[in-house]
This record gives sequence, C-alpha cells and structure tokens, in this order.
Amino acid sequence: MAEERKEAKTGSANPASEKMHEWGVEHKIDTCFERAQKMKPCPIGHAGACCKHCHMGPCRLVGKNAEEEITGVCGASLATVSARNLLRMCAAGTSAHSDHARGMVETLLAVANGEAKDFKITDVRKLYRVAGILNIEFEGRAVLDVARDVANTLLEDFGRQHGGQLNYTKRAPKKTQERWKKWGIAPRGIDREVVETMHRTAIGVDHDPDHLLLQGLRTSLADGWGGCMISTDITDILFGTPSPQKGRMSLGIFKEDEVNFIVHGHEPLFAEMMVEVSSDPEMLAYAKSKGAKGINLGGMCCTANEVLMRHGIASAGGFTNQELGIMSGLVDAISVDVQCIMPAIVEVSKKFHTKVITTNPKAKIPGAMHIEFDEHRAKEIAKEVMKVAIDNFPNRKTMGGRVSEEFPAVVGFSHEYIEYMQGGRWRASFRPLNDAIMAGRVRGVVGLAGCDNPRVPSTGIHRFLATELIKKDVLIVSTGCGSAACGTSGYLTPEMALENAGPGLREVCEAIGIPPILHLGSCVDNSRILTIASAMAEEGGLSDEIGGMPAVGIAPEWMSEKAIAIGMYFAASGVPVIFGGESPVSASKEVTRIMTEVWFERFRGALHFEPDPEKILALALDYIDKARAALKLRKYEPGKFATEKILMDMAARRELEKAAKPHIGIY
Ligand code: BF8
Repeated sequence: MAEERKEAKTGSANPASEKMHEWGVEHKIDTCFERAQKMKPCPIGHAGACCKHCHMGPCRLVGKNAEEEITGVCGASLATVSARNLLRMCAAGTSAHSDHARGMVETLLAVANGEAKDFKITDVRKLYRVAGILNIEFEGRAVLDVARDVANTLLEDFGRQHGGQLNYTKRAPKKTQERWKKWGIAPRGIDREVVETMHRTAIGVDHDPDHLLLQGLRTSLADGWGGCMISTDITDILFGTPSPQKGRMSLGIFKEDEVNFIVHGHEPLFAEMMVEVSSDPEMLAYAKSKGAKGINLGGMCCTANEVLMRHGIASAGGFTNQELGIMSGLVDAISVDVQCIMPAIVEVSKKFHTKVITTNPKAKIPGAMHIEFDEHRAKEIAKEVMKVAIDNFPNRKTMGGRVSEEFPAVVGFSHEYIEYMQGGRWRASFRPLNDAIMAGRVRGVVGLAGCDNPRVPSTGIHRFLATELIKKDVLIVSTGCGSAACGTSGYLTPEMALENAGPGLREVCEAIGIPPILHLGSCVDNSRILTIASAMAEEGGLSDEIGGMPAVGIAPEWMSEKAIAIGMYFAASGVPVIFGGESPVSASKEVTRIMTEVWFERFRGALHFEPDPEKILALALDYIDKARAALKLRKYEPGKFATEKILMDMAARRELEKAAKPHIGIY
C-alpha cells in the first residue's frame, strides 16, 4: 500500500500528519487516504451527468454530443440534470449551516428565558450591535429582554413565508442588494429556499438550467446572509467576539501524562462547556485520582476553530487529521456532534482505547457511545462526558504513532477586531486597508477556505497557494480547514510575514503586528468575510459594492456540499470563486458557462473549478489585477507603492484609545 500511495501521490502534504499516516500504514490501519485510493469515483456522477431523481433511472447522460443529443427517460437534458445536481448540493450545504444556526438561536432564547443556566450573554456590546441591525431597541432595556427579541426576530428568518427577505440581507451594500432584486434572488426564509430548491429539482418541475441556477443562488444567499451570519453573530454573543489569541496547532498537541479529550464537529455549544469543565477543580482532582497530571483539551475541524479563537484551545488540525489524531493512542475520548465526522473514527478507535462519544440528537454512529447534549443541563452532561475520558485514561495500552510537531499560531481575527486594529476602539474603520490596496502595498485579498481532501496531497494545495499569494502581496483571510492547513504548517504567525510576504504586505503586517494570513474562524465564519467586504465597499475608494473588489475566494481542496453553498453565496454576492479539483458539473458546458460568464455579468461573481494549483493561482491574480485596473488603481508592481498613506501602528492606536465616543456601526 505504501508503494501504491507514492505512485498515486496521496497522503498528507503536512509532514507531521504524513508521519502519523506512515505509522498507520506500517501497522495496517487504513485511513481516508487508503480508502480514497481504493474507491474510484463513478465518472458519470462525478461530472454531474447522472440523474437519480426518480426511479425510471438512474439515467446516465453520456456519449458523444451528450449535451445536445442525450436526455433522460423524461427528456431532461444534460444541462438540466447537472444544474439540478448542483442545486441539491447547495441545498444540503445550506441546511447544514442553517440547522447549526437554528440551534444557536434556540440556545440564545433559552438563555434569555432563564432555561439554560450554564450559558450567559458574554458579549453584550455585540448583542446591541445585532439588535441595532435588527431595529430592536436596546438602550435602557434589560439585556435578557433584548436577547429574547433578537432570538425571536432571527428565528423568523428560518420560516418566513410571506413577502420580505432575510433580515441580514440589508447588511450588504445597496448596489449588491439591487442586483439580487433585479435577478430575483433575494432570499426569503431559509427553510423556504431549501424546500423550494428540493421541489424545483424533483422530477418534472423546473427544467431551465439558468432558472434553476438562480434558485441555487437564492438558496446559497440564505446560507451566507442567513444561516452562516446568524451562527457567527449568536456564537459571538454567547461566547465572546474573538480577538487575537495565541494557540498551538498540529498532531503534537497531545500529552502523555494528561487526559486528552478532543472536541470535534461544528456546533460550539457542547465544546464551550467542555472548555469550562476541563479546568473545573472537581474534574482536575478526579483526573489526578486516576493518575493523570491534568486535562488536556484539544479540538478538531471547525469546533477546533471555535474554541481556538476564543480560548486558545489547541487544534489537532482539519478534516483529514481526525483518524490520524486517534492513531497517537493518546486520545482518551473524542466527542463529535455534527458535520464532517468520518464514521471511520470508530473503527480506528477500536485499535486503541479511545472512546468515541456522539453528543447530538441528530447524529449517531454505530459502535460509538451516545451521551446526548441538552443545553438545559449543559454542565452536568459535559462533566459526565469528561468523566468517561478520565475513567479511560488508565486504559491506555496500545502504543500509537508519535509526532512531536506543534506550531504556535495567532488566531481569532473577527471582523470587529480587524476593524479595531485599523483605528482603535473609537475610530475603528477599514480605511487603512482600503488605502493599502489603493496604494498597491496590498495587491488584493483572497479568502482561502474550505476542506482538506485525501484525494490530493492533503493540505498541500492550501500551503502552496498561501505561500505564493502572500509572496505576491495578497492578504489572506482564512477559515475552516483552510485555517487548519495553514496553522498546522506554522503559517499563522507574524513571522510568516517577515520571512515570506512581499514587501508591501510585509510592511502592512509589521505596522499592525499581524500575520499575513488572518484566521477568521470556522466555516460559518465565512460570513465574516461578507461583512468585511461590505465594510470595505462602504468605506469608499474601492468598489461601491462587493462585486468589483480586488478579491477572490478559493477552496482548493473542497469536498463538502457545504463548500458548494459557500462558493455559490460568494459568487452571488459578487466575488469570483475558484474551487480546486474537478467540477461536479463538468459534463455540461452550458451550466459551466452560466456559472462563470453569465453570473459574472449579472453579479460580478463566478464559480470556477480548476484542478491545477498553478492555474488557480494565475486565475486568482488575474481577477485581482483586472479588478484593480477597472477601479483605476495604480498598477501593482512588487516593491513599488504610493507612500502618502501609512497604516496605523500600535503607538498611534493607543493615542486614539484616549479619544471619545464608541463606534457602533451596522457591521
Ligand atoms: O465546515 S472546511 S472539511 S470541517 S466542510 Fe468540513 Fe470542509 Fe473542514 Fe468545517 Ni467546512
């Protein structure tokens, strides 16, 4: 298998992960890397040419001139079939983020009603900000009353039936909103858009590919400006808006002499409680009674991002690291809730002593222990789960692979903090960033996001793009497993700017003391990028809408339907997006044309699929440079930039702290 793997160039591109993977290969433990080799994707489904929306099929629309000449039994064309397939991926992705968001809002409501005693409103300022956006009066009112109104208002966004559109769509620049209105894609209720997408993609309903794809965009906007943005806001209100934290990342975070507990998944409610419980004196005493020196909490995937950016809890990495972490033999228990959890972790855990515990009522895995989380008894349940890990500590017997690498990381750049770091508390703004782009110090901005993927040298394309982009003065904002790929390679540090960034970007990073790759959080926190782009448009000097900014989104190793929803909401909002790997609709030239040319014309965004990392880089830079030219900004030349504007340094920012009036804007 090892030889085969070399030939196929799979495995992880991260040295620590690959070391652990090699250990697994030697000990005959299969992981996603081996399964990816064994499982050849069906080429028809892979290209979006298979329709199984009724039982006359599945129909396979293949052959010479399939687009013109072949149809399904019902007569559906290849373009219809491909568009419908993409829409269903988008609907599933939207459902995942939005169901997560619903859980967050329900918890906020429970807190407001005094029913979730272990949680509280941590960021009242953010609550007021959100209340302001929703036109809810907050001055002079009890905090919990404001929270109740915020929760109830946002809950309406899920099920709105008549008229109107999602509350948060008004946070987009006016011009962006006008485009949505013109093309009829302003989302109404989140659940409604998902249901309509499922309806219109059923046999015998909507057959016009362009019309279908517009509904896909409307659904994706319900994800971005609904599910994701709501989730980000409520999480900040409940657990605090992130500001830079120091953390540790990679597979070397486990400790031999402590109880190692991993929180994995997406919804941060349970994980937050585990953070609290891991330093609880009663739990620590219990761990000591079992021979452990302490409790070492770590995270995996997006849950890791959530607790890393708020508490500095170490991250073991992204999607393809989940089995590898267990292979250390040091994980006493891993809790999982929803999304991106490989059921295979149960099989790997059987080779060691690790307990896998499912905690969400929506998700069980055969062979795993199930202890259901209930926000009304949050701490009690968290303690129960932690005790499982502590009781399991003395059972460690099978020696796993050993990896010592762990990297420091500076994480937790919320959009509020990015605004703050450019002007201090009282004059927070995006002016300095816009000026740096106008002056040519910063060439443009790339959102590096999405999954890591065992079908490519995992995390490697993220690393390649991160290095090349910052070298070319492109500021990176990263989320999800894109952040994990960068962090587990040691890229999320200010030193990265000194050593690898181009001269203009380096100057900006040095002036503010930030890394050239800003960790913005989990995948739902892609909504922070929408907020930043809106603020940049509002600030002036660049584009007056999200479209037309020298900005691109890249998900080079995507695999999840959630990534499709994200890519589509960025495209609909005006951002050209490039996904790595083969297109899931490559079979249809018509669908591909609509997603690139037609969407760009209408929304100034697009969705490309490009397997070659060099070409992804070239396409991203081309979009950025063309946007600069269209905005009549000075031509980007490395090392040459206008000098009249400088970014605010720390000393200047401290001076501003002494000034007056807080700024509570719409963002
Ligand atoms: O939501 S980046 S593999 S962990 S889907 Fe999943 Fe992809 Fe990671 Fe978070 Ni996002």
